[in-house]
Amino acid sequence: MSDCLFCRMVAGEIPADVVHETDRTLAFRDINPQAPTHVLVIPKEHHPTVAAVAQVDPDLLSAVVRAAAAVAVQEGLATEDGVEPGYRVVTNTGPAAGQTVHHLHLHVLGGRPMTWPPG
Ligand code: D5M
Repeated sequence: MSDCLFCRMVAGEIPADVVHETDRTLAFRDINPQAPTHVLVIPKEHHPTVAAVAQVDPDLLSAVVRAAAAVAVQEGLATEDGVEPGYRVVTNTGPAAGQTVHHLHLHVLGGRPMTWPPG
C-alpha cells in the first residue's frame, strides 16, 4: 500500500533502523522507544491487524512471531532455550488499544521490569 508507513519502510522509501530481516519479515527499532529495547516486527506484506493475518495467512503470522523471538534472543532479552531475563510482545488493535499504524506490528519490549496491567 503506497500510503502505508511500514510498507514504505519495507520498500526502502523511508529509513528504518533494521535489526533483523527474513524473506517475509522486517524488524526495526521503534522511533519512540518505551523501553531500553523496543523493536517492531512486521510482515513485509501488508495486513492491518494480527486477526487479519491469522485469518488469511497463519504461516505468515507464525513467521512474525518467530522473528520476534529471534529478536529477543539477539537483543539479550532471552536465551534460545530460556526466558530470562524476559520481554513483552504487544500488538495493538484498533483505536481503543491505541493502534496508530494500520500494518500489523509486534512490539518487542525489554531491558526494564514490566508492570501489569499495562496503561
Ligand atoms: O505503534 C506504532 C509505532 O510505530 C509507535 O510505537 C511509533 C512507531 N513508529 C512510527 N513511525 C516510525 C518510524 N518512522 N520508525 C520507527 N518506528 C515508528 P501502534 O501500536 O500502532 O501505536
